[in-house]
Amino acid sequence: MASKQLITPLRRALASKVRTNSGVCSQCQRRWQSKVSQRPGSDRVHFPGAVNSKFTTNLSFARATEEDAMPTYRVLDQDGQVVDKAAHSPDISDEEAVRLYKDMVTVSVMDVIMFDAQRQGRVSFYMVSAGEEGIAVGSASALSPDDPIFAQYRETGIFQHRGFTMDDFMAQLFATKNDPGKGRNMPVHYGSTKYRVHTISSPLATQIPQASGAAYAVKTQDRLNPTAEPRVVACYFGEGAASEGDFHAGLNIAATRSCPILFICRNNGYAISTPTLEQYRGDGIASRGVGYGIDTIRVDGNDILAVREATKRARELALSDGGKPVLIEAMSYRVSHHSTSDDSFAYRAKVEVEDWKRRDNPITRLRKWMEGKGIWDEEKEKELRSSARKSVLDAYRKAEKEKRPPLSAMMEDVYEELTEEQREQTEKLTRIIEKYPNEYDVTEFEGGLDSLKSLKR
Ligand SMILES: Cc1ncc(C[n+]2csc(CCOP(=O)(O)OP(=O)(O)O)c2C)c(N)n1
Repeated sequence: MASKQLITPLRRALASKVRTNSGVCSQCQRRWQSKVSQRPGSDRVHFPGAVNSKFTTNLSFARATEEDAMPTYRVLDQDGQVVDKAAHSPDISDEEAVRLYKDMVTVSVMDVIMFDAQRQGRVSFYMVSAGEEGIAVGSASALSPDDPIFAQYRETGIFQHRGFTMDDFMAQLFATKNDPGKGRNMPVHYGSTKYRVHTISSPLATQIPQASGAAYAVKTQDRLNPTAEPRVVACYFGEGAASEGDFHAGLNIAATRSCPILFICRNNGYAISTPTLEQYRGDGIASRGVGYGIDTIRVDGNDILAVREATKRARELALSDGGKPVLIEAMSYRVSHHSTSDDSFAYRAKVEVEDWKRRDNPITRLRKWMEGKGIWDEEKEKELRSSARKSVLDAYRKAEKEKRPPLSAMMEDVYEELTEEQREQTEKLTRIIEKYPNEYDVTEFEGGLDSLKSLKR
């Protein structure tokens, strides 16, 4: 039924492209005729592959200079003051502002605890989003809960904002039997069908063309269902990931197929040890959006209200004109080491990091604004931090005691039925575990060895 519904508009679209005797559809023929012929005396280029460009006799090359840098949109300054009071006051209720603040603080409290947990050997790996909480939480707050999301790995705030509980986080981090991914992924590679966030995958930028494809599907589905709220797809990535070929393929297909998608780039200055200076020579990632004909904005990532407003507007744009992509480049600084496997002081000065920590931060900036409005104070701050800490630690202790996913999960969900090779591997594994019980204690796995034996062979 679903595939039939999808095929019908495609047929209609194809049928509307009336074929001419030459085999070229009438729409394409009109485009060629209007662009390819150079009108005599014209002062503009009319080639099929160029836009409305003026001829010039000035021999000069376009150059990415400092003066040309795209401006950075902000609502609050570093002291939490509204920059342009005459223009507008931030479009957010007190309750919503407090909610965003709590989300950011909760993520940062969890980050500190889990980073240490890795150092103590309790989890195998961790990545924090220190300094970038505002980008994830602010943008997520401007999306509809039904908008599908494709994330990289430093956007924990999205999950927090969408409703992930501490138990959900810990199930994935400790790979317990409650992890929907059945412990198959590295820690922080969360995913949730319930909250419409596709599972994070390690190979950089693979999510970008996937997200463009999803946006095309969303557009087609929403057309078939005009009474439903239209959706956009949100796709997050770092500036380092934007050096991958997938970034270019993903943006171009979204632009040419008019897909309703928000590309949200976190430009935090580093891709592990590679600083942006060595990553690219252009004007950040924003200049590339313009190159692909995509509406683009650069925003101050330390200003959660600016991120939220820019995302809200971007979402409206993405749903206009039948759908289109929009690129947001959110500027920030990666305060943390890249991951628990990295020591960033091997390639950057400690003083640089300390300076950023002191100078600006999305959490302190929003806090100052809320204090200025009289909706936040020291007492509330203390209460929030202690309750966040308690909820992380409670869930952490619970998850540590949970069973791990059954051993059988290793073999399931790969093919519809076990293959010959999988059957052999299951038998071998069972034999080895039975032979060396002291070497392989499988009691911590749900169902122990029985789960392997129960696999249909
Ligand atoms: C295709 C691919 N190449 C290399 C890596 C190794 N790698 C993991 S994270 C990373 C840096 C990514 O930097 P960026 O996209 O800027 O995100 P950030 O970590 O700064 O948030 C690299 C090179 C990878 N995971 N996938």
